Amino acid sequence: MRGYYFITGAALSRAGNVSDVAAAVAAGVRVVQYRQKQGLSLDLVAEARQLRQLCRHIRFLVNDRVDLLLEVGADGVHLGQEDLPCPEARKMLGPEKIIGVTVHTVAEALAAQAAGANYLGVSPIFSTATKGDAGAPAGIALLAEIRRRVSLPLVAIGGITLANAPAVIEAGADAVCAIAAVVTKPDARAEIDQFQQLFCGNASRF
Ligand code: TZP
Ligand code: MG
Repeated sequence: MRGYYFITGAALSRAGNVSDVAAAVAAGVRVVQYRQKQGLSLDLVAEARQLRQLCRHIRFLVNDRVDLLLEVGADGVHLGQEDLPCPEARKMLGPEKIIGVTVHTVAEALAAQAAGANYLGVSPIFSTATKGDAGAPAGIALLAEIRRRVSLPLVAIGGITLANAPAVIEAGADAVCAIAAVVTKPDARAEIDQFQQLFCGNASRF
């Protein structure tokens, strides 16, 4: 899980989820998360199926929805602190599926690791308008502290740009996610390429 980690952002996207995910796959991204808070389950299943197909050779995760994961055969789920708890999700999904958990503190990081998460999303690193309830910025210092205390792969998210990403990687992030900095741009693929280049020469932790 080293590199740029793509999360869909339909509300901000110029080109739409399908086009953005195709761009991410073409850029060599290894993990895509389908995060879609609005819409009918029926429509989400149809779109997730399309994205699963685009992501057939890479990891395809869904945000929040274990039911959607099961329906489209996704590889895993990403859960927040207010979502289905990790142990419950693990019981439902078994040992093979990937479970990512968002954490905002060292205590949450240690708890998620003990609960069997496969990776952690550390969030929000910087302030962000993309997620209204993201909370106060954790900052790079907290990311570095979590890096010292847990061994799981860390995905940094929230307000990340090409300008600040190098410091985030330096602080110990295995992967970075940036939604607005990619999907609002005229050429999402070109932006992703630049994020990917920040990781050149580093071996994958997965
Ligand atoms: N979770 C924590 S912050 C965030 C999510 C989904 C939004 C990140 O978006 P951006 O545009 O990269 O700040
Ligand atoms: Mg959630």
